[in-house]
Amino acid sequence: VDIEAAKRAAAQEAVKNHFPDNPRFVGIGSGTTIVYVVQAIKELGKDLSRIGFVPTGYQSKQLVINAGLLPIEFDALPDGDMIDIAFDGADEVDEELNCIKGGGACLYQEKLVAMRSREFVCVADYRKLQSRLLTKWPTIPIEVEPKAARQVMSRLRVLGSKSPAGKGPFLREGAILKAGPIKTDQDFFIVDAPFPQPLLTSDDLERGAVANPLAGSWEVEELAREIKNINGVLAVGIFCGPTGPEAKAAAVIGGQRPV
Ligand code: DER
Repeated sequence: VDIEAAKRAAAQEAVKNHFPDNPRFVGIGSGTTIVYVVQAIKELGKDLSRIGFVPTGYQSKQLVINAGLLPIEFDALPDGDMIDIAFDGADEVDEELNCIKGGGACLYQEKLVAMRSREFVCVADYRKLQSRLLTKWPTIPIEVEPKAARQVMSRLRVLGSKSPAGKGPFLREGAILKAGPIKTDQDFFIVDAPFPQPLLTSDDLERGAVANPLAGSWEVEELAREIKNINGVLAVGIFCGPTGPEAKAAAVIGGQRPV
């Protein structure tokens, strides 16, 4: 099945259905799907010259500049002004539109932009939509200050972070592209934290399900809060859905399976 075609379809659907008439600021996320979002914005045939496009890292900024759009850094936004809409990808999305993000290690600036936006549109092809988070995507990306990384990983193990095989959490390594850990656009590390069970939603709890953190079974918002409170953590790759603290409205546009 052509995954690129599904990403393109999701991006075109998201832009067609959500791009505002006269936005002042538009957030542009990171990853590969967002490339199709920028293409779809360009194909709208609108005058884009008066819109500030807020990037979520170096890759996103290059994408905006190479598309001939006007980048405006997040810290250059006028105080109090909101971003009209932000488009971004995700690694996995559940039925409540909670997202795992950070596969591209850009989660910190992505969350800054998402939480400053009136509308957050998550553009995700059919592979990403699962009933619960940590179904197919196995880990939660966490941006961590390097000196604290080992202490953060110890604390994550106490919170039950381990893969079904008992491994983890892991410091994200550069592998063939770089010896040693990768550094984010903030010069921090990424820790990927596996948990042995999919994350429960708040709806699950309302329906009587019981989280059991000691067994590594967490409710999504509670785990996000718990990880964010660990000393040395800058950002957690859990973006909660419309009922949660971050995204005001996240509309997941599932890509069509090409026939
Ligand atoms: O790192 C991120 O959160 C990105 O948005 C990423 O997860 C989406 O990447 P993709 O569009 O290449 O799947």
